Amino acid sequence: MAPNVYLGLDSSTQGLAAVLIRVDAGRAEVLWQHDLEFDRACPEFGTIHGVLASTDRHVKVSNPRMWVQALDQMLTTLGQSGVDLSSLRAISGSAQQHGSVYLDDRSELSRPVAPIWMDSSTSEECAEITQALGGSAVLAQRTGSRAFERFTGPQIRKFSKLEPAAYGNTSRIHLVSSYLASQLIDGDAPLEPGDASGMNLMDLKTRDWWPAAVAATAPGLASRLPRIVPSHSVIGTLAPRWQARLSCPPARVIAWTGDNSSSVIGTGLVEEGRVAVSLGTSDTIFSLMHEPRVDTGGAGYVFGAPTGDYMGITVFKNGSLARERVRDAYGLDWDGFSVALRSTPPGNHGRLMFPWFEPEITPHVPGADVRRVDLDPGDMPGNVRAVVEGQMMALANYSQWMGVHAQVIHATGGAAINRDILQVMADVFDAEVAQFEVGNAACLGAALRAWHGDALAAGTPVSWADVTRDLATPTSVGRITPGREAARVYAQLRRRYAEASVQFLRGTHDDD
Ligand code: ADP
Ligand code: XUL
Repeated sequence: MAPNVYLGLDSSTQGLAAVLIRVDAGRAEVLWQHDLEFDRACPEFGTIHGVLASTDRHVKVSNPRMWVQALDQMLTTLGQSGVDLSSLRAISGSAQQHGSVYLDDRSELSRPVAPIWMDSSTSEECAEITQALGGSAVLAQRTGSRAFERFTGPQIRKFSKLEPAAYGNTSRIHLVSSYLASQLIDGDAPLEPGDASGMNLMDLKTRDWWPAAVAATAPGLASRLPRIVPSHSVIGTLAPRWQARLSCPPARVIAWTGDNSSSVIGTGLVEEGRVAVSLGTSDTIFSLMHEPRVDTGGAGYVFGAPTGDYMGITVFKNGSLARERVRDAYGLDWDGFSVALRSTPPGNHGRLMFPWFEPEITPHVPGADVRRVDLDPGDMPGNVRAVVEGQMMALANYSQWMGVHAQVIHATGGAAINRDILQVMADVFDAEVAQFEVGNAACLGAALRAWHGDALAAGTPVSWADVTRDLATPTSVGRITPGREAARVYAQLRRRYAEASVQFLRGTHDDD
C-alpha cells in the first residue's frame, strides 16, 4: 500500500502550528512541521500573546479573522514548502477550548471579537445558570463541570444579556475548533464531544445538548448551536480552493477537537493510569477515564476524549505567561532562567510563591494577586525557583482527585522543552517525566486523529495503540528521573503549600 500523508493543525492562544506525518505500512514519521505566532505573523490585529488589549483585566477576547488569516498563511506556506501532498488523505485539527465565534445567516461575524478561555468576566452568569439548574453538583454531574467563567455557556449568556440585538442577529455559535474546521470545508462544521464538553451545555452521558442547560443559558440558543457528532467523524472534504493551494486531492476533514483532548492522543494517553502535563499558555494535567468520575471538590472536571472515553483535567491560567513574567522581571532569557533554577536547592529554603499574576482558575482567585512567603521580590534565583515549584506543587495537589499515581508523566507544551523545569516536575511528583519528539502534542494528536478517522472511514480501522505507537509513546531518550532526597523535601513542602494557599484564599495569611 502506498504511504499516506496526514495533516494536523493546532490553533492555540498564541499561535498556529502544523505537523504533517507520513504513514507507511502502519509506521508513522514526521514529514514537515511549522509554527507561526499570531502577534508576529498577523501584526495588523494588534494582539499581545494572541489576545486583544482590554481595560478590564477579566475580559479576554481575540479576533476570529486573525485565526482565519493565520490558517490561510499556514496553508500557503505548506503549499510552497515543496512537500509532495499528492497522497494527503485527511486533515484534522485542535484549538484552544471554550472560545466562541458568533456568525450571522451569511456566515459573517455578528460579533467582531471572540471571548477566549482566559476570560473571567462571567461570574454573574455562572451563578444564574447554576441556580437555574439546581446547583453546582447537578451541573457537574450532568455536564462534567461546575460553571466556569471561561466556559462557553456563561459566555453566551453574557453576550445575549449585554448585546441582545447582536445576539438576535446570530444564527450560529461555533467553538474555535468548529469555526476553523468550517473554513477547511467551506461549510458549517459540527462539534464533537471533546470540545463540546467545555461549554456547560452538553450532557456528558448522551454526548448531546442537555436541553435544560440550553434553555437556562440564553433564549433561542438550541437553533444556534452546531450538531455534535462522534470525534472520529468525517465532516466533509477539503474545499477546492485549498486543494488548489496545496496541489492535493479532496482530502477528508475529520472533526476538530479541543487542544487538551487532542493532546490525549498526542501524548499517548490511550489507556487508563497514564498522566500528561501540558506546559503551554495554560498549564494542564489530565488523564484518560473509561467512566466519568467528577471532582466533588470542584478543582477538576471531565471532558469527552477522542477515543470515545472521558478525560479528567485540572487547568491553571498562570502557566507559561507567569513563568515569562518572572523571567522578564529579572531580564533573563530561558538559559538564564535555567541557571537560576540549577543554582537553588529543591525546597528553595522554604521560600514560596503563589503565582497569581492573572485571576486564577485553580484555585479560584478572582483578582490578580501574587503572594510570596519568606521570599524577597529582589531575590532573583529564589523567585525563579519559587514560581516553578509553586506551579508544580499546585499541579500535584489539585490533581489528586483523579486518583492516578503514574510512574511516568508525559510532558508536552512549549515549556516541556526545558529540562530544568521538568526536573522540578519529576521531583515534586516523585515520578519520571518523559519528553516527546514532537513537542506540540495537540498538533500531533490532530495528525494522528486524521489518520485514525481516515482509516475508519476507509473500512480499514487502526487501533489507538497502533496510531500512537511511533510518535506518541515515551522512549528512553528524553526521560528525567526524580531525585530521592528532593522528592522527600517536596512531600513535606506540598502540605505546607496547600495550607498557605487555603489561608491566602480565606484572607488569614499575610504576605511577607
Ligand atoms: P499554547 O498553549 O499557545 O499552544 P505553547 O505550548 O506553544 O503554547 O507554549 C508557549 C510557551 O512556551 C511560551 O509562552 C513560552 O513561555 C514557553 N517556552 C518556550 N520555550 C521555553 C523554554 N525554553 N523554557 C520555558 N518555557 C518555554
Ligand atoms: C482548558 C483550558 C485551556 C485552553 C488552552 O479547559 O481552558 O487549557 O484549552 O488553550
